[in-house]
Amino acid sequence: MKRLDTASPDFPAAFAALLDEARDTTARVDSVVAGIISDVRARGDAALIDLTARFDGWTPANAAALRVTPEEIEAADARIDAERRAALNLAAERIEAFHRAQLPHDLEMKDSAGLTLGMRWGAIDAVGIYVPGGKAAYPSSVLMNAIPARAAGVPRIAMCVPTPEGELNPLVLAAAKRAGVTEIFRIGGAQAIAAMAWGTASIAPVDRICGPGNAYVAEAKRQVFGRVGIDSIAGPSEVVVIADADNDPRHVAVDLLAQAEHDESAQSILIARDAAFADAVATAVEEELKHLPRAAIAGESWRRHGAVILVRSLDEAADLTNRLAPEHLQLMVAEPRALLARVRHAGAAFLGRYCPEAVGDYVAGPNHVLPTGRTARFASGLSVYDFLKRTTWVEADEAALAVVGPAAVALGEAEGLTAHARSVALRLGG
Ligand code: HSO
Ligand code: ZN
Repeated sequence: MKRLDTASPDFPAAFAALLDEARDTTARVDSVVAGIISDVRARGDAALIDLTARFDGWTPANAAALRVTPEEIEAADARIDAERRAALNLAAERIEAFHRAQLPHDLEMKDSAGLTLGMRWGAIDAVGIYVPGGKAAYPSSVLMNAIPARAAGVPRIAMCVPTPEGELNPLVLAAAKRAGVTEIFRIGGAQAIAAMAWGTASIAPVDRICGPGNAYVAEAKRQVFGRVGIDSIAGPSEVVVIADADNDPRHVAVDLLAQAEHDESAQSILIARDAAFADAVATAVEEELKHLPRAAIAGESWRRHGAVILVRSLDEAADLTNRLAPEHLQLMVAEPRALLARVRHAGAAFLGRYCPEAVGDYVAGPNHVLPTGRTARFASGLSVYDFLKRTTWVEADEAALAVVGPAAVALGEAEGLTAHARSVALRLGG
């Protein structure tokens, strides 16, 4: 873990190094992925069967075996214990309510020229959600990706999930059921992205693909972009915690570790004014690490990428946060709203001493798919807007055209586009 102090003369260089730190160690896999995509395009289901046999360690008997049946979904759901079922239901309801509240209104205005102008929102027809397999298969992420699509009104939501050795995670299926996923395929990797983008005999193509994945999945999303829309390619996750000395250091320590346990490349940063408090948090981190099942991952993240930054004021804390543009921001101070007002760049903020990020990861309602790697400078978390698009419309009658038309004629002529100019001029009797 690095220690930085804004009062120290070498702070600017140390902070610049922290900002530049490369955490994403993703390998270059472009040519392998291009090969997989062209194979799926050329051979469809047959390629999916071969690639699944090669990468996932089980051989689908036929194309129909790639699809998870409604009976399998029901059986998986029935196996879930009552506590987890209730938790999943609560999370799904709360995520749904927040995303429904985001739904925007159409626009219609008649202006002084007499034109009526409008903008209408409409849902995408079909969305594909990728869910990673193995240890990164998070049921909560199924909810976070699919529920906004359903809330937006997307009628078809397909999901692909790899099933190493044919095994399915029942909680992932149960989450998909609650989130309104309409079809589930046991396909992973670049071949899943190719199948959803291009379609095969058994998988109809979708219009937008979202969801996290490994280097192959991320590269495949890049390569199908343009044919379909994609969400942003997520990098390693991060949290900034701004905490005053009135917090229990252990609370702050576990919040930092909650981020660190995601993966070795995750980054947890504490910003504090009180040096003794910051030391107490650092000590508590070491103590907690002794008991954490994922201590190897969390410990490595903390040692390699963790940081404690001492500041002289909360203003300074806000300035540094804006430069870090973190995915997650916890404001554990007496007046978190006042501090939030000074923060311009953060994916999601958690206010107060009783609002750990984990509440937002699971049950608060806002999305946990957020901009990573400082992209919160220009990007936002997943929402219903990712599954909607807009159509603008204009209505003009003769009188309205007479008001604005001459200017269009003038611009058409200026651009040398005579038919443009004439399409207006003829109607105006010119
Ligand atoms: N913190 C992760 C989301 C997550 N946490 C899923 C637990 N499960 C990225 O926002
Ligand atoms: Zn998390």
